Amino acid sequence: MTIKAIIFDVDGTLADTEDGHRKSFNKAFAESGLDWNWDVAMYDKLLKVTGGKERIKYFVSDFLTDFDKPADYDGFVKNLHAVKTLHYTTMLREGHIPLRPGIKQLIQEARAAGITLAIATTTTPENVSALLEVGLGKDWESYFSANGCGDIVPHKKPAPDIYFWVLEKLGLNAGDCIALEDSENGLRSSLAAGIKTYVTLNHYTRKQNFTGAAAVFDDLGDLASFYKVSGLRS
Ligand code: XBP
Ligand code: MG
Repeated sequence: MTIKAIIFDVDGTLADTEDGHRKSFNKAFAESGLDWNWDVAMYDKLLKVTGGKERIKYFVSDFLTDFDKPADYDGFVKNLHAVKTLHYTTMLREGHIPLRPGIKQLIQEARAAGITLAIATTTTPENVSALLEVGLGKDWESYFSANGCGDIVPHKKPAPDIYFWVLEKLGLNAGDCIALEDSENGLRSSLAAGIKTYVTLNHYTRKQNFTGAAAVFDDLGDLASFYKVSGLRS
């Protein structure tokens, strides 16, 4: 199989971002006068649900008993999430969250080899821009032929929608591509789209079920071994 494209997940894969998200949620809660505080253990549970707005609603429905929902609950969640995104993108632009080992080199070398690059993520578009402007430079968008993120699909990971959207945009078949993911939700999404998927672990996802992954790595610090296992280079 000749790999024509690599499709990258963002959070946990391009960068170890989830603690940055967690701290940004907590800043937004405090700023909004809410006594909610997501510690690592709680956030680990909440990561079962992808999408920040969906995650807030999951927290309210499954972990809070006495929260009196405002009349415009959707508007309340949307605004709270917008405040969180402001904190998170500020954190990114201040350079607090670097790309994971091997990622920048993989992107540059794959691009130089003429392999198409794409993004398939649940996170908000502003977060992708902030992360990659810092990680890859101002012209980061030119690296990617498709940038599938946030609410552009009705169902977020583990549904395959975002990967189908990217394949459609690339005009490629699933069998022409490989995906890089970090979580069980992400792997289920890419596998459901028929895409061979490699996983890099992080502290939130280490214990999850990666059945079906082509291979699992701690990270891509040893790119040579990833190239060999994936067939990107003989
Ligand atoms: C991870 C997610 C996102 C982030 C939070 O996305 O599920 O929801 O946790 O970002 P992926 P938002 O691994 O698919 O990149 O608050 O912007 O959703
Ligand atoms: Mg991820």
